[in-house]
Amino acid sequence: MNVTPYSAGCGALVSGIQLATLSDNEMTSLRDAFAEHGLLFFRDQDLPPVEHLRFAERFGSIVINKFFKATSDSSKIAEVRKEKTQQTNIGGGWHTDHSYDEIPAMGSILVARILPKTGGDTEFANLAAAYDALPPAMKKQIANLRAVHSNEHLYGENGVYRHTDLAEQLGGMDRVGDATHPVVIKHPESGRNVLYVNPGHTIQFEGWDFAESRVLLDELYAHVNQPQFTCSFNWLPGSVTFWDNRCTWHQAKNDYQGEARLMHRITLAGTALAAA
Ligand SMILES: O=C(O)CCC(=O)C(=O)O
Ligand SMILES: [Fe+2]
Repeated sequence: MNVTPYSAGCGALVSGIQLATLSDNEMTSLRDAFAEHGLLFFRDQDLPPVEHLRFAERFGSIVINKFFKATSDSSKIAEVRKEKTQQTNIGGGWHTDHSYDEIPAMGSILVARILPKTGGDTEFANLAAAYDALPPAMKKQIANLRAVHSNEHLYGENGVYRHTDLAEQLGGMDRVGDATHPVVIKHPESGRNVLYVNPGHTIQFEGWDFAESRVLLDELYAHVNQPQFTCSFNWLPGSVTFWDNRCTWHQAKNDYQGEARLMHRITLAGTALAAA
């Protein structure tokens, strides 16, 4: 198994293994690589839904997304689908999956099923590297803050997704909710400090109002969204991505209008997040 950096500060490409037939030793190496990089890319995988599930269950325990449709293969596999005629895509802005849960998801395993001829990349950001590079004064300012993460503005009755052509694919309007987490967490596996706020779900700092929260959040987001912390993955048939939701952001590019794209996602359960 070979693990090579994907870009200077974001992700690693894992080659020389098949996720469907990992030996126990390979599984251990994969866990180590996942803890170190938080974002793994794989090419040329033969991972039909039953093997996608088997790999996910070997790695951890599965949580079901409250809003996405499941595949016909399994209630544990979510469809990330965009039809030819649809304008809006799922996950089109920077976010971290399930940060609105009390116990946020540990990771997500995304498998390409139908791809557009070109475009449809997924972009990622490394929030451990971004934290390390913050100016000391900013680290001090955010050290003891907590932030509120919600999904109501997206999936609630008046949420932005409900007014798009994605709405018919989404359920769970009544399952919206929020949670608060430390702004700087200690990553449960790597022990690294990580900036844990994201543009999709973080709505404010606890005890601050929206407007003052907005100013600081935007400053943090501009810092993260720089080339040295981000990368873009171009999907090919057989590509798989496995990201750690505690230390990454991602967003799906919507640059293939008129073509369909379908991905299968399995989400893995995490643990409560502790402050750094
Ligand atoms: O379709 C993608 O590339 C990613 C969509 C997304 O945000 C997700 O699957 O969590
Ligand atoms: Fe996502």
